[in-house]
Amino acid sequence: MSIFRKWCVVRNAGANKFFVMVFAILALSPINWASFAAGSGDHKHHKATDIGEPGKKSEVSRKIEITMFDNYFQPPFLRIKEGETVHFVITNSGELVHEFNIATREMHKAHIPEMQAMIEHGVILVDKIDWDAAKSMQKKIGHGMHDEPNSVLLEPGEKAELLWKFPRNTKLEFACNVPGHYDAGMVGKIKLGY
Ligand SMILES: [Cu+2]
Repeated sequence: MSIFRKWCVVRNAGANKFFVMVFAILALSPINWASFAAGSGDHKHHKATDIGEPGKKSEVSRKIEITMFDNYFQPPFLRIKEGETVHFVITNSGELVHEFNIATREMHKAHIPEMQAMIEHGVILVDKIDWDAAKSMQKKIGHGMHDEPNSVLLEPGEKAELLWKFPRNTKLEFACNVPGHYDAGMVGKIKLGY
């Protein structure tokens, strides 16, 4: 069993929109969060980098709203203090499924083929996510649920929250790794400062 519990995703159907609340329930044991790369599979093939860790509500210093469009983020880049815990509220205002993922460029690159596999398994459709297909993909090949703490995957109109504690001195980007989207412009730099 995984050392950290699966995220609980609670969806409340609104008039036209879904509101997705994402909570990370963490184990108390010390965790090498660096072993979490951008994606769903195993990540033995690239070296561990400190990308930060899921944030605690009590340590949040500010809220940042991120809006995802086809194919760009608003705001286009972020300036964050080293060690700061940010409460992200992410909205998909595009017509396509999009991801918000905090990682290094290398991790994003490694995540794209995993997202491609999710398309091939019928998990990511153009404007929908088939979570039943995700479950069977998870059973079959060990990943598919896209339940990493550093990322959310949203259908058009969905909203999610993510608390993230940033590291020091790491080159990070926020990006969408649905194939084609990173190259189309769905990437922004995260400038870590004092
Ligand atoms: Cu995207």
